[in-house]
Amino acid sequence: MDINNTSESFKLALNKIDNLESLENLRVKYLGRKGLINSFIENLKKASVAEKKELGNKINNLKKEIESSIESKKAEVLQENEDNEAIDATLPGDEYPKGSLHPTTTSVNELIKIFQKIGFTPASYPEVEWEYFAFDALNMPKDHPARDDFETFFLDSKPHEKFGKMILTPHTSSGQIREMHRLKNPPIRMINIAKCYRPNWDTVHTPMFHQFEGMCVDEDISIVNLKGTIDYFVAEFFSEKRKTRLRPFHFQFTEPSFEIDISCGVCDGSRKVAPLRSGSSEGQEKLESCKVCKSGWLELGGAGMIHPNVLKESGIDPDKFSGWAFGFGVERVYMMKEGLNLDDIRILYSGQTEFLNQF
Ligand code: FA5
Repeated sequence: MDINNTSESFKLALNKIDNLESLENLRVKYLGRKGLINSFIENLKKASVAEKKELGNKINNLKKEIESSIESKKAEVLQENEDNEAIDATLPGDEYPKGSLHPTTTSVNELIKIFQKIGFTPASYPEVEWEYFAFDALNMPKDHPARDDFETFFLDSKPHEKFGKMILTPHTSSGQIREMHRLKNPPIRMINIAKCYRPNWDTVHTPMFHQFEGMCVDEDISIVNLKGTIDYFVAEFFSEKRKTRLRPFHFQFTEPSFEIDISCGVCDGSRKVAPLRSGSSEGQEKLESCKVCKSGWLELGGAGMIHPNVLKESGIDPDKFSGWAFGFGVERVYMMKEGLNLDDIRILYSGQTEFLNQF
């Protein structure tokens, strides 16, 4: 093509264009590597020195003109596409997936309400703690073997002069110390719900879990108050049907100490259940052992009367005041709700939306 006709022929072609695809083809034809402009530049080599300057300018101007026309046309085509996009206002809108509260969050909210009703103050003490609050002040001096029960994640940070190493909170009992320091004087009724960390991973343990710690300190507080509070909690959170029992145990920060058990919600504490599919007629079926509890009882968690050393360390006179505390796992008590049949705690944190969408 003659360079003098190029501008004219380009304009004619450009006028016919109404979509981006043909515009791109036109661009390649004129500006592409093997396009017309490059062929003119190639031919420039054959021109005389005198011709070169004039021809070079012509090619340059032509190139600029084509580039800018293509840009303008592109904007024009895009605008037209946008204007032509039909909007049907009667069509239903896009549906976005709806989230829901995680079962742990729902349980935490429920626990707070239950304990607030009987005058307990909600607290949430730190996820990162000093050794002093998690162990020393709880009557577990350095090198005491009782610390081993709270297998702990230590942080790689500079130890505190008085409070020792930094750790990921292994249990909410450190909240007892912090609350007694905060309030100084009884009566104290606290429900501390917080994240805890221990290096465990199996069907009933996760490395991150939640505990709720109840504590009551006042004059004349006894085990009777502890049992009454636990029975109230069980009736509210589970049902009136479920029974509780205290089983002697050892914790370094309570004396006496107990594990608290709740009757199994699957076999109702009887240890026997009807088989899922039975051929025999009603009333005559052979009962099977309950696979959830085996003994008729499930462990809620630890509890006991606060050790006098712990009260003293927090500035409370053990001759005048007494108190109890308990610490249960939020996920574990949630799994014990009737009808849930959750057999692996880890599903709660597996991120499986098929599971979570049920809540
Ligand atoms: C304690 O942590 C004591 N601080 C409880 C306590 C408080 C005793 C106040 C006396 C007075 P224990 O290690 O047993 O005790 O844990 C209590 C509960 O936390 C367990 O029963 C269980 O429900 C839950 N738990 C413990 N470790 C895990 C874990 N890795 N994953 C899920 N739940 C856990």
